[in-house]
Amino acid sequence: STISSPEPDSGPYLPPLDILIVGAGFGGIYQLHRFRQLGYTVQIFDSGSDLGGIWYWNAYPGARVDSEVPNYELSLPELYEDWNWEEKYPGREELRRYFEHVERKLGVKKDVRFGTRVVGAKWDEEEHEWVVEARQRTGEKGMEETVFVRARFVVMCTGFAAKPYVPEFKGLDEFKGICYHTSRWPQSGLDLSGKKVGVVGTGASGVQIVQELGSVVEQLTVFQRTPNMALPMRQAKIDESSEMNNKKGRKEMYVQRRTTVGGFAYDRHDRSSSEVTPSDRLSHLEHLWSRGGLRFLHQNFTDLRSNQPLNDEVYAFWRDKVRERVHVADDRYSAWLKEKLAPTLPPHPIGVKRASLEQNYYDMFNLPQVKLVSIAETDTPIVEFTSKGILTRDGVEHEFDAIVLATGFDSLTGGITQVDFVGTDLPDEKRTIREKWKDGVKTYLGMTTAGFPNLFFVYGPQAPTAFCNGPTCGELQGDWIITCITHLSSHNLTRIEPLLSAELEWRQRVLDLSSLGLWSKARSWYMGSNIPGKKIEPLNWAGGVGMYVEICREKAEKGYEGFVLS
Ligand code: N01
Repeated sequence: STISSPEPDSGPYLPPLDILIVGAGFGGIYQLHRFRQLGYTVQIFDSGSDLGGIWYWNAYPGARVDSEVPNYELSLPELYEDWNWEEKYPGREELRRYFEHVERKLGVKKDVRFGTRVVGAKWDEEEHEWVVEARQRTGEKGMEETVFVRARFVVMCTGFAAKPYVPEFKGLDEFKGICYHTSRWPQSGLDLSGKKVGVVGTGASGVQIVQELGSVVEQLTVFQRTPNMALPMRQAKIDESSEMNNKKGRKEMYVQRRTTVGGFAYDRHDRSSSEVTPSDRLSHLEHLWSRGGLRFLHQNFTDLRSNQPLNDEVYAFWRDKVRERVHVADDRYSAWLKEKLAPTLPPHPIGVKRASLEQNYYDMFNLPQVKLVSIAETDTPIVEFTSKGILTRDGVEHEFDAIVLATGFDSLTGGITQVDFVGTDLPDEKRTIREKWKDGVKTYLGMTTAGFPNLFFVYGPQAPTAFCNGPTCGELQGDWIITCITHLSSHNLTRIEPLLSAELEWRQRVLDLSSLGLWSKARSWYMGSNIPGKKIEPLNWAGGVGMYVEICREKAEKGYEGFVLS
């Protein structure tokens, strides 16, 4: 553990808190607001310089949300009553404006310590408090100082993608041009027009940046390992009179979104594929395709993710739609491109790895300046980075002015395990969450973990996270935590910790639910398999938001069953 031993006089101590929240995105802001209303002393620490969390960090060109509004917003009446969205799927700029609106309405910033990165925390068993250590940026460029704060409770609202992943490409540091990971893109932007650019990775970030850069750069080379089964977004401008900006029924919508499978105000299709004829199946797929969005997966037949033959049929539907979009003059390249972007046989089942929404991603490859390089193991993988660019196995050195690493995140767990939490009982080096979760994540209700009392996390592992609309989950888990802490306070209790047996049971439940689907058949951050050496296991609760909410409520109602309170 790298955490210093925080003796009371070992560094600047900030005033103690009832609750320290880490992260000023949707989840953190919601809890700060509610805890303040209840009279708690609460603050957010955030390493960025403004509100927004993921929408602060992801400053790359084209960053946009894949969830439709108004599903994708906080449910507080102060916020929605006089806010109108401009696009069905808002881009980063509009989302940043939303967070400015949040600030105007709630005045959150006065309780946020920006530029403050939480690096560790030690549990003080005598006081029932966390002693939290953070690095605070000073006025001087690149300089930080250490600060400590005592907090009775710590709530990690760091989201699922707080820790960027950069593969250990040989020679990465040799490259002389510009090189950024998508989530560390300069806040002031970068002008790449007229430049030669390489993009490594074709997840949601890669797809969006390709769409944005394809027509402005001199040359764009896209390095794809696995094709993204991207779906049509069908973006739309919306005005004030649009149904999406209609405030009537909004309250009911917020209630409803907590009862559905994915945290959206629409639910799954009610039929399995065997209940309909092949031609009705096809017309349902066409209908979903024309509506656009992730509904293509959410409202597909109920057995999409468990029935391989159906999945193959849906894949073939997707593949043929994508292939229709490819029109390049050179016949050989055209056939190759179609096969790489939308292979004859599925590389993995559709819908078990996060699909992206695209607007003109496939059309980009019809432009003469946009080229695809397949870095699949069977084609021409990256050998190394050089001072000029990227060398692939066929001996070609691709030269660039700039390289974008759209290579994803140590998702779901990374934001939590990168903090040196030192819990109870064991010697220091064995007591961190990182150490505890090395051979498998163990949480109770996807919000707490044994050995780490008074620590909560939202939008993390073993909760509906990746399968749930962000603001919905941030709020419903936030509410559970708020109710829990209020319960403790009102009973003069100061400590809560889950039982080992309860978390083992929860873990088993998460594994069992996931094993009903085809999730393990793709390499993806859903399973931790995108990070070399990370334990491959289901990291999300696949039982749906509605069921998750019910279970959490029931545990609370039974006097916090599975926890020890003192
Ligand atoms: O990351 P990813 P992301 N060599 O992990 C490739 C959300 N998000 O930042 O598929 C070569 O999805 C990797 O290849 P492969 C959204 O939930 C949302 O794009 O593993 N390539 C893959 O192509 C999303 O799912 C929005 O074979 C390597 C890519 O890098 C999540 O964030 C926008 C490699 C990583 O894709 C993460 O998306 C942006 C290697 N060693 C993000 N390692 C919206 O709402 C990795 N890759 C729209």
